[in-house]
Amino acid sequence: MTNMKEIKEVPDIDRNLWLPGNATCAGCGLDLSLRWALKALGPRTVLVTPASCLNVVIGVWPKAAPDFPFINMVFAGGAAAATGIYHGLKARGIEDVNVMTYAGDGGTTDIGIQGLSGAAERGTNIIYVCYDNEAYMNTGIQRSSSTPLGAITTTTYFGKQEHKKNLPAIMAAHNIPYVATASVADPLDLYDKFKKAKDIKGLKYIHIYAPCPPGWKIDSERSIEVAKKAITSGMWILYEVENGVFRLTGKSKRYIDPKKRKPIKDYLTIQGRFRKLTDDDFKELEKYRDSLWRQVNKELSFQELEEK
Ligand SMILES: Cc1ncc(C[n+]2csc(CCOP(=O)(O)OP(=O)(O)O)c2C)c(N)n1
Ligand code: SF4
Ligand SMILES: [Mg+2]
Repeated sequence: MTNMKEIKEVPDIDRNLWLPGNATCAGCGLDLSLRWALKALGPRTVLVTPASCLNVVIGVWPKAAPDFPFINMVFAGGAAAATGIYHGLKARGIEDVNVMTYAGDGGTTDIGIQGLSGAAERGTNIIYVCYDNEAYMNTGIQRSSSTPLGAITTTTYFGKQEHKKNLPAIMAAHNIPYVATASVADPLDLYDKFKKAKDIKGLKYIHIYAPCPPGWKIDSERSIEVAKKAITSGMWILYEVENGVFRLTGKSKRYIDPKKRKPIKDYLTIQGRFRKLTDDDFKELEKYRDSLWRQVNKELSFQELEEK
Protein backbone atom coordinates (compact mmCIF):
# COMPACT_ATOMS: atom_id res chain seq x y z
CA MET A 1 0.00 0.00 0.00
CA THR A 2 1.29 3.47 -0.87
CA ASN A 3 0.75 6.08 1.80
CA MET A 4 -0.88 9.36 0.82
CA LYS A 5 1.59 12.24 0.83
CA GLU A 6 -0.69 15.19 0.18
CA ILE A 7 -4.25 16.11 1.04
CA LYS A 8 -5.02 17.08 -2.56
CA GLU A 9 -4.38 13.47 -3.65
CA VAL A 10 -7.27 12.24 -1.48
CA PRO A 11 -10.62 11.74 -3.24
CA ASP A 12 -13.50 13.98 -2.22
CA ILE A 13 -16.05 11.14 -2.14
CA ASP A 14 -17.17 11.77 1.45
CA ARG A 15 -19.21 14.78 0.24
CA ASN A 16 -21.78 12.45 -1.27
CA LEU A 17 -21.83 10.11 1.70
CA TRP A 18 -21.83 12.27 4.83
CA LEU A 19 -23.97 15.18 3.79
CA PRO A 20 -23.20 18.83 4.54
CA GLY A 21 -25.50 20.76 6.91
CA ASN A 22 -25.57 18.12 9.65
CA ALA A 23 -25.99 19.06 13.31
CA THR A 24 -22.45 18.66 14.69
CA CYS A 25 -21.03 21.68 16.53
CA ALA A 26 -18.42 23.76 14.70
CA GLY A 27 -14.98 22.23 15.09
CA CYS A 28 -16.33 18.79 16.03
CA GLY A 29 -13.59 16.16 15.84
CA LEU A 30 -16.11 13.37 15.36
CA ASP A 31 -17.43 15.01 12.19
CA LEU A 32 -13.96 15.56 10.73
CA SER A 33 -12.81 12.05 11.55
CA LEU A 34 -15.84 10.41 9.96
CA ARG A 35 -15.36 12.41 6.75
CA TRP A 36 -11.77 11.21 6.49
CA ALA A 37 -12.76 7.62 7.27
CA LEU A 38 -15.36 7.68 4.49
CA LYS A 39 -12.89 9.10 1.98
CA ALA A 40 -10.91 5.90 2.52
CA LEU A 41 -13.80 3.43 2.76
CA GLY A 42 -16.11 4.69 0.01
CA PRO A 43 -19.80 3.98 -0.56
CA ARG A 44 -19.79 0.18 0.03
CA THR A 45 -20.02 0.85 3.76
CA VAL A 46 -22.63 0.22 6.46
CA LEU A 47 -22.46 2.38 9.58
CA VAL A 48 -23.50 1.16 13.03
CA THR A 49 -23.86 3.88 15.65
CA PRO A 50 -24.52 3.22 19.33
CA ALA A 51 -26.04 6.00 21.48
CA SER A 52 -23.75 9.04 21.19
CA CYS A 53 -23.47 12.48 19.59
CA LEU A 54 -23.10 10.72 16.24
CA ASN A 55 -26.32 8.82 16.88
CA VAL A 56 -28.15 12.13 17.24
CA VAL A 57 -26.31 13.98 14.49
CA ILE A 58 -27.26 11.26 12.01
CA GLY A 59 -30.84 12.51 12.34
CA VAL A 60 -34.00 11.03 10.95
CA TRP A 61 -34.72 9.88 7.42
CA PRO A 62 -35.39 11.54 4.93
CA LYS A 63 -33.20 14.29 6.40
CA ALA A 64 -30.51 11.95 7.72
CA ALA A 65 -26.83 12.99 7.44
CA PRO A 66 -25.51 9.74 5.88
CA ASP A 67 -26.47 8.94 2.31
CA PHE A 68 -25.48 5.29 2.72
CA PRO A 69 -26.87 2.48 4.90
CA PHE A 70 -26.76 3.06 8.66
CA ILE A 71 -28.37 1.75 11.80
CA ASN A 72 -28.73 3.47 15.17
CA MET A 73 -28.09 0.99 17.96
CA VAL A 74 -28.45 0.62 21.72
CA PHE A 75 -25.49 1.79 23.76
CA ALA A 76 -23.94 -1.61 24.46
CA GLY A 77 -24.75 -3.09 21.07
CA GLY A 78 -22.23 -1.51 18.66
CA ALA A 79 -20.03 -4.54 18.08
CA ALA A 80 -22.89 -7.08 18.32
CA ALA A 81 -24.98 -5.25 15.69
CA ALA A 82 -22.02 -5.01 13.32
CA THR A 83 -21.38 -8.72 13.84
CA GLY A 84 -24.98 -9.53 12.90
CA ILE A 85 -24.90 -7.28 9.84
CA TYR A 86 -21.62 -8.78 8.65
CA HIS A 87 -22.97 -12.34 8.96
CA GLY A 88 -26.32 -11.39 7.39
CA LEU A 89 -24.56 -9.95 4.36
CA LYS A 90 -22.23 -12.93 4.18
CA ALA A 91 -25.19 -15.33 4.19
CA ARG A 92 -26.45 -13.48 1.12
CA GLY A 93 -23.06 -13.79 -0.56
CA ILE A 94 -22.14 -10.12 -0.05
CA GLU A 95 -18.58 -9.80 1.21
CA ASP A 96 -17.36 -6.54 -0.31
CA VAL A 97 -19.07 -4.22 2.19
CA ASN A 98 -17.21 -2.50 5.03
CA VAL A 99 -19.27 -2.99 8.17
CA MET A 100 -18.15 -0.27 10.55
CA THR A 101 -19.19 0.58 14.10
CA TYR A 102 -18.48 4.22 14.97
CA ALA A 103 -18.88 4.65 18.71
CA GLY A 104 -17.98 7.22 21.33
CA ASP A 105 -15.55 6.66 24.19
CA GLY A 106 -18.40 6.08 26.65
CA GLY A 107 -19.96 3.59 24.24
CA THR A 108 -16.61 1.84 23.85
CA THR A 109 -14.38 2.08 26.90
CA ASP A 110 -17.25 1.63 29.39
CA ILE A 111 -20.50 0.37 27.94
CA GLY A 112 -19.58 -1.45 24.73
CA ILE A 113 -16.36 -3.15 25.84
CA GLN A 114 -17.87 -6.59 26.52
CA GLY A 115 -19.44 -6.88 23.05
CA LEU A 116 -16.30 -5.47 21.45
CA SER A 117 -14.09 -7.94 23.32
CA GLY A 118 -16.35 -10.81 22.23
CA ALA A 119 -16.30 -9.75 18.58
CA ALA A 120 -12.50 -9.42 18.76
CA GLU A 121 -12.12 -12.87 20.27
CA ARG A 122 -14.31 -14.33 17.50
CA GLY A 123 -12.30 -12.47 14.84
CA THR A 124 -15.42 -10.91 13.31
CA ASN A 125 -14.67 -9.12 10.06
CA ILE A 126 -15.67 -5.56 11.01
CA ILE A 127 -14.04 -2.18 11.59
CA TYR A 128 -14.70 -0.86 15.09
CA VAL A 129 -13.92 2.82 15.61
CA CYS A 130 -13.90 4.67 18.90
CA TYR A 131 -13.99 8.44 18.39
CA ASP A 132 -12.62 9.65 21.66
CA ASN A 133 -13.82 13.04 22.87
CA GLU A 134 -12.95 11.93 26.39
CA ALA A 135 -16.43 12.16 28.00
CA TYR A 136 -20.11 11.43 27.52
CA MET A 137 -20.72 14.57 25.47
CA ASN A 138 -24.18 14.01 24.06
CA THR A 139 -25.77 13.93 27.51
CA GLY A 140 -23.92 16.99 28.80
CA ILE A 141 -20.27 16.09 29.54
CA GLN A 142 -20.11 13.28 32.10
CA ARG A 143 -16.79 11.54 32.81
CA SER A 144 -16.01 8.27 31.08
CA SER A 145 -13.13 5.88 31.74
CA SER A 146 -11.44 7.66 28.81
CA THR A 147 -11.56 11.08 30.49
CA PRO A 148 -8.01 12.13 31.43
CA LEU A 149 -6.87 12.89 34.96
CA GLY A 150 -7.68 16.44 36.01
CA ALA A 151 -10.39 17.09 33.39
CA ILE A 152 -13.51 18.81 34.67
CA THR A 153 -16.81 17.25 33.67
CA THR A 154 -20.25 17.60 35.23
CA THR A 155 -19.53 14.48 37.30
CA THR A 156 -15.91 15.39 38.15
CA TYR A 157 -16.42 18.93 39.24
CA PHE A 158 -12.92 19.34 40.71
CA GLY A 159 -11.20 17.33 37.98
CA LYS A 160 -11.12 13.57 37.41
CA GLN A 161 -9.04 11.66 39.94
CA GLU A 162 -8.08 8.71 37.73
CA HIS A 163 -6.05 8.33 34.54
CA LYS A 164 -7.52 7.54 31.15
CA LYS A 165 -8.13 3.86 30.33
CA ASN A 166 -5.80 2.70 27.54
CA LEU A 167 -8.26 0.91 25.29
CA PRO A 168 -6.00 0.57 22.21
CA ALA A 169 -3.55 -1.37 24.42
CA ILE A 170 -6.41 -3.56 25.69
CA MET A 171 -7.47 -4.23 22.10
CA ALA A 172 -3.89 -5.02 21.07
CA ALA A 173 -3.86 -7.62 23.87
CA HIS A 174 -6.70 -9.38 22.00
CA ASN A 175 -4.18 -10.20 19.23
CA ILE A 176 -6.48 -8.92 16.51
CA PRO A 177 -4.89 -8.24 13.10
CA TYR A 178 -5.04 -4.46 13.28
CA VAL A 179 -5.13 -1.87 16.03
CA ALA A 180 -4.38 1.80 15.39
CA THR A 181 -4.62 5.16 17.04
CA ALA A 182 -5.34 8.22 14.90
CA SER A 183 -6.09 11.92 15.23
CA VAL A 184 -7.92 14.60 13.30
CA ALA A 185 -4.64 16.53 13.53
CA ASP A 186 -3.01 14.06 11.11
CA PRO A 187 -5.74 13.32 8.54
CA LEU A 188 -3.44 11.62 6.03
CA ASP A 189 -2.28 9.18 8.68
CA LEU A 190 -5.94 8.58 9.61
CA TYR A 191 -6.86 8.08 5.94
CA ASP A 192 -4.02 5.59 5.37
CA LYS A 193 -5.09 3.59 8.42
CA PHE A 194 -8.67 3.22 7.16
CA LYS A 195 -7.38 2.26 3.71
CA LYS A 196 -5.30 -0.43 5.33
CA ALA A 197 -8.11 -1.63 7.65
CA LYS A 198 -10.47 -1.99 4.67
CA ASP A 199 -8.31 -4.76 3.18
CA ILE A 200 -7.57 -6.73 6.36
CA LYS A 201 -9.78 -9.66 7.39
CA GLY A 202 -10.83 -9.88 11.03
CA LEU A 203 -11.58 -7.22 13.61
CA LYS A 204 -9.86 -3.90 13.02
CA TYR A 205 -9.87 -1.42 15.92
CA ILE A 206 -9.13 2.29 15.33
CA HIS A 207 -9.14 4.75 18.23
CA ILE A 208 -9.39 8.39 17.13
CA TYR A 209 -8.56 11.49 19.13
CA ALA A 210 -11.55 13.74 18.42
CA PRO A 211 -11.78 17.17 20.11
CA CYS A 212 -15.14 18.45 21.32
CA PRO A 213 -15.13 22.27 21.67
CA PRO A 214 -18.10 22.58 24.09
CA GLY A 215 -16.96 19.64 26.22
CA TRP A 216 -13.32 20.70 26.35
CA LYS A 217 -14.13 24.39 26.78
CA ILE A 218 -12.17 25.53 23.77
CA ASP A 219 -13.13 27.84 20.91
CA SER A 220 -14.29 25.83 17.93
CA GLU A 221 -11.54 27.20 15.68
CA ARG A 222 -8.89 25.82 18.08
CA SER A 223 -9.98 22.23 17.74
CA ILE A 224 -7.15 21.18 15.40
CA GLU A 225 -4.60 23.29 17.27
CA VAL A 226 -5.43 21.37 20.46
CA ALA A 227 -5.22 18.04 18.60
CA LYS A 228 -1.81 19.04 17.20
CA LYS A 229 -0.58 19.97 20.66
CA ALA A 230 -1.71 16.61 22.00
CA ILE A 231 0.73 15.06 19.52
CA THR A 232 3.62 17.52 19.89
CA SER A 233 3.48 17.23 23.70
CA GLY A 234 3.48 13.44 23.39
CA MET A 235 0.14 13.12 25.22
CA TRP A 236 -1.42 11.42 22.19
CA ILE A 237 0.69 8.92 20.28
CA LEU A 238 -0.04 7.78 16.72
CA TYR A 239 0.79 4.13 16.13
CA GLU A 240 -0.46 0.92 14.62
CA VAL A 241 -0.10 -2.72 15.60
CA GLU A 242 -0.42 -4.85 12.49
CA ASN A 243 -0.33 -8.62 13.08
CA GLY A 244 1.53 -7.97 16.32
CA VAL A 245 4.09 -5.60 14.76
CA PHE A 246 4.12 -2.22 16.47
CA ARG A 247 4.98 0.93 14.49
CA LEU A 248 4.93 4.60 15.34
CA THR A 249 3.25 6.48 12.52
CA GLY A 250 2.63 9.95 11.08
CA LYS A 251 3.48 13.02 13.09
CA SER A 252 4.29 11.04 16.26
CA LYS A 253 7.47 9.52 14.81
CA ARG A 254 9.62 12.52 15.66
CA TYR A 255 8.48 12.56 19.31
CA ILE A 256 10.20 9.29 20.11
CA ASP A 257 13.00 11.68 21.03
CA PRO A 258 11.95 13.13 24.44
CA LYS A 259 13.92 16.32 23.75
CA LYS A 260 11.60 17.10 20.85
CA ARG A 261 8.42 16.83 22.94
CA LYS A 262 6.81 20.14 23.88
CA PRO A 263 5.82 20.84 27.50
CA ILE A 264 2.46 19.31 28.40
CA LYS A 265 1.38 22.70 29.80
CA ASP A 266 1.26 24.01 26.18
CA TYR A 267 -1.44 21.42 25.54
CA LEU A 268 -3.35 21.50 28.82
CA THR A 269 -3.59 25.20 29.64
CA ILE A 270 -5.39 26.12 26.42
CA GLN A 271 -8.37 23.96 27.43
CA GLY A 272 -10.91 25.21 29.97
CA ARG A 273 -11.60 21.67 31.18
CA PHE A 274 -8.12 21.58 32.74
CA ARG A 275 -8.42 24.94 34.51
CA LYS A 276 -8.29 23.40 38.00
CA LEU A 277 -5.04 21.46 37.50
CA THR A 278 -2.59 21.81 40.38
CA ASP A 279 1.20 21.62 40.13
CA ASP A 280 0.94 18.03 41.41
CA ASP A 281 -1.55 17.23 38.62
CA PHE A 282 0.84 18.60 35.98
CA LYS A 283 3.62 16.40 37.40
CA GLU A 284 1.31 13.38 37.50
CA LEU A 285 0.22 13.93 33.88
CA GLU A 286 3.83 14.30 32.81
CA LYS A 287 4.62 10.97 34.50
CA TYR A 288 1.64 9.45 32.70
CA ARG A 289 2.88 10.79 29.33
CA ASP A 290 6.35 9.38 30.01
CA SER A 291 4.87 6.00 30.94
CA LEU A 292 3.07 5.85 27.58
CA TRP A 293 6.37 6.47 25.80
CA ARG A 294 8.17 3.90 27.94
CA GLN A 295 5.59 1.40 26.67
CA VAL A 296 6.31 2.49 23.08
CA ASN A 297 10.04 1.99 23.60
CA LYS A 298 9.39 -1.43 25.14
CA GLU A 299 7.31 -2.47 22.11
CA LEU A 300 9.97 -1.24 19.71
CA SER A 301 12.81 -2.98 21.51
CA PHE A 302 10.87 -6.29 21.65
CA GLN A 303 10.55 -6.03 17.92
CA GLU A 304 14.22 -5.31 17.40
CA LEU A 305 15.01 -8.45 19.42
CA GLU A 306 12.59 -10.50 17.33
CA GLU A 307 14.06 -9.22 14.08
CA LYS A 308 17.61 -10.23 15.16
C1 LIG B 1 -28.27 2.33 28.32
C2 LIG B 1 -28.23 3.81 28.07
N1 LIG B 1 -27.78 4.63 29.03
C3 LIG B 1 -27.71 5.96 28.81
C4 LIG B 1 -28.08 6.49 27.61
C5 LIG B 1 -28.02 7.97 27.40
N2 LIG B 1 -26.93 8.38 26.54
C6 LIG B 1 -27.11 8.57 25.22
S1 LIG B 1 -25.75 9.12 24.43
C7 LIG B 1 -24.88 9.12 25.86
C8 LIG B 1 -23.44 9.62 25.89
C9 LIG B 1 -22.53 8.87 24.95
O1 LIG B 1 -21.18 9.16 25.24
P1 LIG B 1 -20.07 8.67 24.24
O2 LIG B 1 -20.22 7.25 23.94
O3 LIG B 1 -18.75 9.10 24.77
O4 LIG B 1 -20.40 9.48 22.89
P2 LIG B 1 -20.46 11.09 22.74
O5 LIG B 1 -21.81 11.51 23.23
O6 LIG B 1 -19.36 11.67 23.55
O7 LIG B 1 -20.32 11.34 21.29
C10 LIG B 1 -25.64 8.68 26.94
C11 LIG B 1 -25.20 8.59 28.34
C12 LIG B 1 -28.55 5.59 26.62
N3 LIG B 1 -28.91 6.02 25.40
N4 LIG B 1 -28.62 4.28 26.87
S1 SF4 C 1 -20.95 18.05 21.62
FE1 SF4 C 1 -18.85 17.63 20.95
S2 SF4 C 1 -18.82 15.59 20.02
FE2 SF4 C 1 -20.97 16.30 20.19
S3 SF4 C 1 -21.40 17.22 18.18
FE3 SF4 C 1 -20.70 18.88 19.55
S4 SF4 C 1 -18.46 18.99 19.22
FE4 SF4 C 1 -19.16 17.04 18.36
MG1 LIG D 1 -17.56 10.74 24.21
